[in-house]
Amino acid sequence: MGAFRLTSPTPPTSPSFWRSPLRGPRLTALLGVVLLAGVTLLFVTGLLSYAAYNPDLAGGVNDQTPDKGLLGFYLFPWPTGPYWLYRVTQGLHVTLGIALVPVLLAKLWSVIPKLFTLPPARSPGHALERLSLLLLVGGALFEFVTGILNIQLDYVFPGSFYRLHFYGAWVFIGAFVAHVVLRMPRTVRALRERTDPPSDADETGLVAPRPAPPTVSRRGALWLVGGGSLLLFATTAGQSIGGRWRRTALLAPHGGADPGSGPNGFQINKTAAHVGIRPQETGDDWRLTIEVGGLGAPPSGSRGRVRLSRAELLRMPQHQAALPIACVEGWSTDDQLWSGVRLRDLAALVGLGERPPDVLVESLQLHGAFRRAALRANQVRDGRALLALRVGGAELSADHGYPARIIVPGAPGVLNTKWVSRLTFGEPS
Ligand SMILES: Nc1nc2c(c(=O)[nH]1)N[C@H]1C(S)=C(S)[C@@H](COP(=O)(O)O)O[C@H]1N2
Ligand SMILES: [Mo]
Repeated sequence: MGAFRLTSPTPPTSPSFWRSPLRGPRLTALLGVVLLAGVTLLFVTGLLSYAAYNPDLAGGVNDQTPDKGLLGFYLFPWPTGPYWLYRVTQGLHVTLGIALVPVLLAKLWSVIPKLFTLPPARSPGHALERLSLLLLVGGALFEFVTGILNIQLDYVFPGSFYRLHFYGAWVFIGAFVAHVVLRMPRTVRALRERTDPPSDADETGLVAPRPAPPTVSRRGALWLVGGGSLLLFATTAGQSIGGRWRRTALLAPHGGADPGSGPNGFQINKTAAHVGIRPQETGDDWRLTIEVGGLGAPPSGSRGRVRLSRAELLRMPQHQAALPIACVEGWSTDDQLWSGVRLRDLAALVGLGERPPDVLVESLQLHGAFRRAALRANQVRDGRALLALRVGGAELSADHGYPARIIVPGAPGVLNTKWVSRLTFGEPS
């Protein structure tokens, strides 16, 4: 009978359990500074992404966080120019989020001995600090995981992703700011000193007291992390940059390579079949209804309600606009040449030609969060904002929204409603 003799194993709560000679205040500080810059940019582009949804429009149809209270303090009307605005802000948000994953993991690895230190709290102050670290680490993992799941798994949590990611961001950023303030002096010191202190002089508790022989230099480890980030960046960015770079987007489930050929050969988010659009609804019997909504009576001169067939829409003045579709998932199409009727011309049909107001756009789709969307007056008034009937010189395909879809410059893809059936213009301002 064989016998194991355990020579009283070192528990992870003991500092000598952690033996990597790479750990030390310098490594942690370097990774921390990269994350400070990266997370700041992620937070800002995330806030912009939320503003781009028009969550504050009357009725709140676009907003899944109506109870946000003060957290919406910064909201502003999302502009329509430059026309690639959301493509850039959201492309940055997603690409950066993915590229920072190795840095985040390395940072967590660099401080892991601290997670196990005993006693868990030496004083009420220390307890509070550790609680904030829990929110920091938990918040970071939560934001990265929900964000990446939303991109890769096509809405595993329909509707609620946006809510989780939004509130999670505020919890995380609160803990992040506290952490940055508390650790800044230590970080600056570690970056100034060329070498780490010996473990007995190390006040951070990161330096291994009984280091194992090194298997890779610290510089080598940093190259590994940086290389991993670069690789992720290089295999993601193409989905928003587009053109010939699209082929490099190996990690992109939607924005990557060849989406088919012809004028309608560009990325499709949800197909008509997927959302339950039946061909008989989009045939000759289809009508667009245009109404004036709101509680008050229609303004004088208003015709109140108009119904148009597709042939009638095609007889109205047709306008063209070269615009991309940029999705919250980070991918974007290249600029497509859309043609159709200006939204402001449609507003004029119900007597709102002078200063058209906000509009609620509804589609034939019966279920799902994206079946309708509200556009702001500035979007309706932009001459490039169309009810598109054609793309690239061809009829819209069923999956790109036939018989008619919205296209708005600078806006998130989710506002470009497909299979439109009704426009309800709000009260004139
Ligand atoms: N009715 C309807 N319109 C919709 C959607 C939808 O699910 N239903 N998805 C939106 C989203 S999230 C995006 S990114 C774009 C994608 O348009 P495309 O499939 O033509 O590229 O359509 C938008 N319009
Ligand atoms: Mo989207």
